[in-house]
Amino acid sequence: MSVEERTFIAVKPDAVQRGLVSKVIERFETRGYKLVGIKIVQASKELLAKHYEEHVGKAFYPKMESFMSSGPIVAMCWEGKDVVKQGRSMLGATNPCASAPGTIRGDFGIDLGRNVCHGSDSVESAQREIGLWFRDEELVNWTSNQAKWLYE
Ligand code: IDP
Repeated sequence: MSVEERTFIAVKPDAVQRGLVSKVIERFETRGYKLVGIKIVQASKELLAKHYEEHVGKAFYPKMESFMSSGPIVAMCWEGKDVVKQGRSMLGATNPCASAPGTIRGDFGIDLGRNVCHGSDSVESAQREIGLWFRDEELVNWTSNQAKWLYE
């Protein structure tokens, strides 16, 4: 049982402005995942270019960079079994219009360029992204008393 798995989840500037931070946290918290890091960040262009290295140079990148640096982002690290894959499915499809109701993007978003949240797409990306957004000492190792009621 890999309960040590961690993912990077970010509440994007649109959702921070719209007061949706608690809604995103609530989904992960009530599912049973454990919050091990959280902070509000005004992302620099340098950080965004590293985070979105696969997209730098694409036609949509300048608009996305401007949007992602337009206001604060809430950066989070969540831990638990299969959290990377489960986190992606909780977020929904990249385009909110293609996201099922019940997913975060499907419930709270409409446009691709205002899609509410980010979630790592693989365990390797999660490790890379957590390292970009958090220093080691900003991540807290703690034992949840719920663990025995969540994991058999
Ligand atoms: P993901 O966020 O679901 O992992 P990616 O394909 O990695 O999706 O794209 C990163 C982000 O870039 C998306 O969340 C979306 O906000 C934005 N994006 C992706 N493709 C486009 C596009 O064609 N136009 C505008 N924004 C885009």
